[in-house]
Amino acid sequence: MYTIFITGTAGSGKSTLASAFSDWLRSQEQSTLLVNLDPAALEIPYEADIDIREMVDYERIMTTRKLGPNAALIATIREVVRHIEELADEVNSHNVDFVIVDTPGQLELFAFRKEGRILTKYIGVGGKVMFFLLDPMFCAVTRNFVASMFLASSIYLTFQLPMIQVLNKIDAVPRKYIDRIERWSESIDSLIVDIENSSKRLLMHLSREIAEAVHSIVSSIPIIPVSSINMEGFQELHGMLTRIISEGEMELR
Ligand SMILES: Nc1nc2c(ncn2[C@@H]2O[C@H](COP(=O)(O)OP(=O)(O)O)[C@@H](O)[C@H]2O)c(=O)[nH]1
Ligand SMILES: [Mg+2]
Repeated sequence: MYTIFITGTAGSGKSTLASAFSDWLRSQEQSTLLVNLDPAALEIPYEADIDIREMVDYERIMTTRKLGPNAALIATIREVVRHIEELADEVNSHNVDFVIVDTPGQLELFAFRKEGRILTKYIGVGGKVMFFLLDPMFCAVTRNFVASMFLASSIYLTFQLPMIQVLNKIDAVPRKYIDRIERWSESIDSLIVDIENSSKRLLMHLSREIAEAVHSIVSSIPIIPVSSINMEGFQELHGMLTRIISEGEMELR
């Protein structure tokens, strides 16, 4: 049993990927368990096998405790973590090939609070991999690419799990965006040339310094372009996943 945690900024396509990749894996004779960890999701594009909305009631926490939407989200995820053993037992008792965990819409709720680390620690037995979603519309601009690298590296350092950057929604952007993002992630020199040509002076200095600081971390994390709409790239994503998992197992030996 392997567990995939899908992270990314709000709207990057986590829930859609969870659904589509699970369908794809099932079409390849792999069994999956879909877990929704987003307490505030109104609609999700799949039928969750385990759904934390059945454990906690975000709306109720908001009204009974008189909290705003963000404070209520934090309170809700804390409540989930209070029942972590129950949740983990429920997930871990299933014997499936892949557990796919869809994380809260707001990245910071999961990535920058201790609750996220507790959840990734307890949920799943066996190999764990984190997917970090990149939106190519956003990342094709130099300073956004730098911001995204910064985010990816901080998530990598926070969770310390093997990670794949999934460049999602490739059906929705011109191919040259994808090529550009791949070129930047492979070569810091090419990124710096483009930063210098495109940014205002102050921004350029900042972007360059951040890029230089994080590029070596992020360039070691594979990037796989995919589309959750037409499933392009899923074969490659699965290939990378199995490679990372088997490398992890080699290390344990
Ligand atoms: N064209 C296209 N749209 C996508 C893709 N993946 C997600 N979307 C759209 O992006 C929006 C946000 O997706 P969602 O999965 O809800 O994002 P989440 O907040 O990260 O869970 C939705 O309108 C999706 O239909 C994709 O691969 N291609
Ligand atoms: Mg979602």
